[in-house]
Formats: sequence, structure tokens, C-alpha cells
Amino acid sequence: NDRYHAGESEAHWQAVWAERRCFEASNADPRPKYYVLEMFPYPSGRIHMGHVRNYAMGDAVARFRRAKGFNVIHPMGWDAFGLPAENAAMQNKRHPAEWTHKNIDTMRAQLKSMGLSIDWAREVATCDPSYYKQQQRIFLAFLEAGLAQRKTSKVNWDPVDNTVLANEQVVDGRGWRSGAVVEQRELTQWFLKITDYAQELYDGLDTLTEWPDKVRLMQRNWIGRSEGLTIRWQLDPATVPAGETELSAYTTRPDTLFGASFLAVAADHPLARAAAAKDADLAAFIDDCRKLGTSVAALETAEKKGYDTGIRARHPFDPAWELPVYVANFVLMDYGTGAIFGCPAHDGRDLDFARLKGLPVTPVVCPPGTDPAALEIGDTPFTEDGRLVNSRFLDGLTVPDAKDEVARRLEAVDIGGAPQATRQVNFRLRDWGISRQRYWGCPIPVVHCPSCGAVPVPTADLPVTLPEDVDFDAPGNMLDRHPTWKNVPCPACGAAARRETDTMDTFVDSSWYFARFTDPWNDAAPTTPGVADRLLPVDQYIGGVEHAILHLLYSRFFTRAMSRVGLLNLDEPFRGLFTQGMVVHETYKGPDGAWVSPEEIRIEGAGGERRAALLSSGAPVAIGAIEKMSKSKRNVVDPDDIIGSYGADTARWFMLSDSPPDRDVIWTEEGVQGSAKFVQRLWRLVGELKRAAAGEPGAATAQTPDDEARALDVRKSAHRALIRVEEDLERLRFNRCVAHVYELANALSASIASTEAPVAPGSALARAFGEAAGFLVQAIGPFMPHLAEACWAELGHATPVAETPWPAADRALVVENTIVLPVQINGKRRAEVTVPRDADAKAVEAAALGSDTIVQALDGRTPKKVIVVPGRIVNVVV
Ligand code: ANZ
Ligand code: ZN
Repeated sequence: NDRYHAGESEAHWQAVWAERRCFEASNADPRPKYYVLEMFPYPSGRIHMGHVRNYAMGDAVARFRRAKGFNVIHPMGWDAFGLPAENAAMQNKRHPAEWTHKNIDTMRAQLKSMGLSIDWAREVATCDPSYYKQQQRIFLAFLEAGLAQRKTSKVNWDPVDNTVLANEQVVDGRGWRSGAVVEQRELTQWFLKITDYAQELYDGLDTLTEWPDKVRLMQRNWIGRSEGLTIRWQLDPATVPAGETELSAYTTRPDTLFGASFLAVAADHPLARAAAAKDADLAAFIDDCRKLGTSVAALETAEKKGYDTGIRARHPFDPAWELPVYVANFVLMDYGTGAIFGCPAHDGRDLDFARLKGLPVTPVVCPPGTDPAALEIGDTPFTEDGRLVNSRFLDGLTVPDAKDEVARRLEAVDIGGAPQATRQVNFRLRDWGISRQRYWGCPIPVVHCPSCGAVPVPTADLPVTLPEDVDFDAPGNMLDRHPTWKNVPCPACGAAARRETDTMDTFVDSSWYFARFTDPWNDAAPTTPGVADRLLPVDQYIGGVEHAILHLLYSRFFTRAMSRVGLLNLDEPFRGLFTQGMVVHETYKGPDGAWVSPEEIRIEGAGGERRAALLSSGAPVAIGAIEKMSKSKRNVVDPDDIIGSYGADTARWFMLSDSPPDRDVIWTEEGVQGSAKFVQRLWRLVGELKRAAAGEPGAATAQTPDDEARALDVRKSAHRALIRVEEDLERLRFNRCVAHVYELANALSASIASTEAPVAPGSALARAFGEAAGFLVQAIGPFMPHLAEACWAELGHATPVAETPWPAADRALVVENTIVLPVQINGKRRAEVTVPRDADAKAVEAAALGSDTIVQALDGRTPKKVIVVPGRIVNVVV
């Protein structure tokens, strides 16, 4: 049969794998484990090409490691709680659970049609009570250990949607969905104490050597560790409100202390409040600042504003020097001490502020090679390194030395029994507020009692499940509106009490799912310590870079916190991390300027002559930029369509073939067709190899020397390709694996084509073709698993490739027997020579001195000495 029918074949082999349970891993398997995980999907409705790429990569790794003899854990689940389900419920009057489960069913079927080697027995959905019951246990364990706490904090409150908004959900001071002006409210919420782990999470990044550097850097910046000094500024008693004597300000630049020209405090700073008590204008100014919102981004972009409190602070090194104290909108209350000293010459915000208020701008750090007298600060502050000037005893010092000198001197000054300054490490990282006023999330297992306070729900009463009879007619939190759900007796005293009606941030759900996968059957605990210890960490995690910060940081925190309460025994959850690029596609615009989808057009011509036209009318279509596939630009290609027309193997192969996996891949129709052709070509090639391997009955059994040489060539190609595919698979360089497979296919096709005489059965050449056929099929197994099975069966094997060990290539066969050595003259590289690998020093020397380039370079001079470092280099001394 000449044609490969992907549709039939794929369905068949998926059924075979399922029946044989090829991909179910046993927790009792004694072999070394390998845990591959792709970030689990949100069940939004259907899978998209980004999923296909992500899972094609993970599956290649899983299948390869399985073939290498590992007990491979390759699970899948659903990040199933979240706002879209509630929005859909409001729109369609359907329960979020129904919407979610329908989507899960659709997407599961789609993933199965991709032929992924997933252990479906481990499937979990975070909205399933059996999952969130265990999450509630974790919460209670955290609560007991002091890792979960109730705190009052300022939040963005949307008065129309009646919910707290994350900072990212506030756009220009308004709620992203309601458009209502957001208010700042003090609200009591549940927090997880991630700040307890700030230093550990920061240090741990150094151990993650198999993570992309850029992700580690993003995490480092997010944690935002800084080393500085907190200085106690003494206030002029004549200028302060009653009871105030000093102001502590945190700085990372104590070296710039002689360039200070003002101090500033946050609007919520106690000193600002005290001053506002006697100053109505200040009180109004503070109110104004509060409207700005709490986000760092809002504060950084807002126009700088400040109000002079009239308070004066004394310079730590010169009590006669008094500086004004402002309330300023760019100082955050919850960072450092909520107060700063400003040095306009060396900080951008301070410079803006100084220009606004007409404050002095004194440079105190001088760039190397600049005359201090000519030092002038215009619109830009000088923030680089240099030496201190205009700074009395600091003059001439480097920045680090000056920082240290200031710290040393102020640490030695005693004010009221404590030093005037203390060295301090600060983190930008804040505790994680997990309360959401939402229905479709994991209930927080706490009951509020008027006399006992917040009481944990007893473990025996878990899970606290969501009520099913809810209406979605009004915005806001349905749990709170529910007539009966929240009314329960206090677990401690039995008095009438009220359930916590907030649910957990969905990032909590995804912070430990990888641990749940190790034993999702355990109903008594979130994890089974012995099992989790053996199967974790995840060896290779693959997903989008959009999760580089929050999801990964929260998971790293959960791993440590769960270990502290005895639920795990591990620091870092993900040993290897890979962030894949996006799937992008051309965009098209019709005559009316509206986006047109790829299915509605035809493309004519090629290269610079490419033109697009509407299929319906023939009207010209403008070919636009290549962009991330998105519904709004209509440049999406549906995986179902591709799998339906070409098969999953074609889609998977193309996804991995064109670009390095961490870069974007451009989806093109021509590319997919190229992959589809290659599928057919491989199928035919394997058939030809099979026939060649069997030989022609009756063909001469004597081998010509030519046949012997060809057999060796065939073997070399096959072994080399296999070794290279293996090496590149280990490094996730899938596009290079694809290239090696093409190369092997080409070499084998050429060999078959140039074999003129019939191949003798059992001859070296016949055997070489047979071996090469097997290698070729096994090499494509991780990428085109269905085709590989079909070919494998065609070659006469009874067990699937999926259960067949990776073949051992013979490295000796592919060792090149020549090597290239650099030749230097007096230490300067001049030429290269190619010599036999086993050439002795004399032969190497002769080859080097015989090289044309070296003869020319020596120009008749006789070398004094020739040093040959075997296998490395030749050095000629003249
Ligand atoms: C004086 C100074 C001079 C500063 C200078 C910078 C440059 P990182 O590195 O991120 O920790 N700062 C301190 N607390 C603040 C707050 N609550 N709100 C806004 N800004 C605050 O940044 C520390 C620097 O940010 C500190 O060093 C302080 O300004 C400012 F040439 O002090 B610096
Ligand atoms: Zn009580």
C-alpha cells in the first residue's frame, strides 16, 4: 500500500496505546523516574495552536525518556476555576460547573486526538471537590503554621462589580470591566506569607541552572532584594506636630547624603497624618493622593505632586543644615519605611520633584574623567559610578566606599540608646493576598464566630463545597448572596456563625498541582510523602514565558511552605524549565479594512510577488504583519481542522520543525503541506528499505567491494543520525532533531536509488538497510508517534515502538578518523591542518610545516622549535 492514511492509522494506534496502558506510570516502578510536565491548560473551550506546540514538545521528551528506560510521569489536568466561567454563566444562564466540564470534555478529546503519551489515570481538575478538599487541608496547615494570616490592607474596590480588583485590573483609575471609578478600601483579607521566604526564593534561583537566565532575572527583579541603610533623621522641634521627634528613611544610596535636598513621606505615613490634623489643605492633598490607586505602575507614571508640611529635618552630619519634609505621591507606604530623602542630582524622580519645587540640585558623584567644577545636571540625573565630590569627608571615595563610610559613622552615633542608622535588606516582594470575592474558586475553610473569631473548619468536615443552587443574575459574590450557605454553627462553641465567603485566588490551585499528580488517588492527604519525595521534582517543565513570574514564584513558595508543614520534602519544584515561543501567523485585511481569516483567501505567486485575494469575490486582500494568533485579528488556525485534514503527526512535526523551540514559529499553509509530504515520503521510504533489507531471492550472494562500502555508509548515516537526535532531544533542540531526520531520510533514499544490482538476502547491505529502517522509525517516534507505529508494524514488529527501548548506536562507527588542529606561529593562530586521528607527533609536525599557509608565513625562516600538543594544537616557534 503506497499511501499512508493518517486518519485511520492515528485512531488505531491511539486505541492500541490506551488498551495496552502504555503511558500509565506505576508509583511502585523501581526504575529511575523522569517527570515531564507541560503547564496545564485553562479549560476555556477549545485547544489552540499554542497548546499544540507546548504539548508536542512535552510529548517528544516523554516518549524519548520512556524509550531510554525511565519510569516517565507525564500527567495532565485542568486549571478549572476562574472568572471566565462565571462570566459565561452570567451570559448564558448556565452553571459555571457545567460550562467548565463541557469544555474539559472537548479539550480532552482534542488532546487525545493529538496522540499524546499522557497518563490519563492521573488527571485532575482543580474545580473537583476531591482536589480542592486537599487544597483546603494545605490552607489549614498553613494557618496553623502561621503561613496564612488575616490582615487589613488597602485594596482597589470596584463599587459596581462589588469586588476587589488586582492592580492590573485597574485601568486609568477605573475598573477594567465596569468602568467605574475604583475606590481604595481597607479590607480584611487572607494572605499567604511568601515574604517569609523572600531570601530563600532569591537564593534558590542560583541553584536553578536548567532555567532560562531571563526567567531567573525576572524573578530576581520581582523579589527585588536591595541592601541599604535606614537613617533616623532628627526633626526640628519647633516645626513638628506634638509627639514627633524623628523620621526614619530607607536609602540604597547613603553615599549621596550630602546631595540631599528634601525628605518626603507617603500620604499614609503617620507623620503626614499628624501634620494634616492641623492643616486642612494637607488633609485635602492626602485625600487626592489616595485616589491614585495602590499600584507601583500608577505611582511611577503619575505626575509628581508634593506638599510641604512645614516640618524641617536636620542633616545627620550637620544639625544646622535643615531640609524640608514633604508629603509626596511617589513615595509608597509599604516599602522601606514609607519615607525617603531625595537626592535630585542622582535620581530621576527626585530630580523631577526638585525642578517642580525649585529645590537645590547638588551633584555629589562625579563621572570618571570629568572636572568636578564643570559638573552640571540638566534634565537627566547621573546614576552611574564615579567618585564623591561636594561631600566633605567623603570626597574622593568610590561609591561603595562612601556608602560604607556613611553607614560606619552613623552606626556609631547613639540616639536614645539606639544607633542613628542600621544596615537593612529590603524586598519588593509583598505577601500574597489570596481572597477573592468570587463564587467559582476554592472556598476558604474558615468560619467567623462573633465570640471565637476566625475558626478553622475541622478536617473531618472537609471539603467545604460550593453550593450548587446559585443564581448568576447579579454581579458580585454569589456565595455572599446565597440565602443559607454561609450560616453555620461555630465549630468551636456552636453559636451561630458565618462561613468565610471569599474564595482563593486561582493561582493557589496551580501552585501545587504538580505535587498532586504524584498521587492523585490519596483522599487522606494532599500528597503521599514517600511517593512525592521519589517522583519530584519535575525534571522538565514546559510552558509559556507569560508565567515566568507569578505562577513559578508561587509554586516555588508552595513547595517550601508545604515542606515546612510536612507535606513535601523539597526546595525547588522544577529542576528544568523551558519556555516555548509563540505560534504566529500572517494577518490579512479585506477591501473594507476588516480582518480576514486564512480560510477566506487564496494566495498566488511567491516571494515578492505573493498576492492574496478573497475566495468569494476575488477582491484583493492586503497581506499584513505576522503576529501572534489571536481571535481579534482572525489569524488563528484551528488545530482540529489541521488534524482533520493532515493528521496529528503532520501538525506536530511542523510545529517542531521550523524554528528553535524557544522562538516564535510562523504557521504557514506551505509549511504544513511540506510536513504532510514528508509523512508520505517516510512511509514509502520505510517500505523500500524493508524490501531492500529482505533482498531479492536469487540475487548473487557475492558482495562487491562497492556494496561493502555502501553498507558501511548506510550504517554510518543511521548511527550518526540516531546519536544526534538523542543529543538534541536531551537539550530540547527539536528543530535540530527534525533536521537530522531529514538528513538521514535523504541519505537512505540516495543509497536505495544508487543500488543498481539486486541486494542479496542476508548481505551486509541488506542488513544495513534493515538496521537503518529501524533506526529511522525509532528516531521519528517521539515526534510522529502514529506514523512510527505504523512503520514499525510494517517492519514486522509485534510490540509497539512506544514500548520499545531506544536503540544503542555504535559511537565507534561515527568517530571521524581525521581531526583538525590549529597551527600557531609564536602563539598567533595562522592555519589549520587536517591529520589522521591517530597520527603521531612527527607526522603532525610534518603536516603543519608542509601547510601552504605556514610555508608562506615562515617566509624562509627555520623554526627554532615545534611543539605538538596531541589532539589539541601545534605551536611553531621562530
Ligand atoms: C536616597 C537616594 C539617592 C535614593 C539616590 C536613590 C538614589 P530599591 O533599590 O528599589 O530598594 N525609596 C525608598 N523607600 C521608598 C518608598 N517607600 N517609596 C518610594 N521610593 C522609596 O530603591 C531604594 C531607593 O528608593 C531608596 O534610595 C530611596 O531613594 C527610594 F541618588 O534614597 B534612595
Ligand atoms: Zn465560636
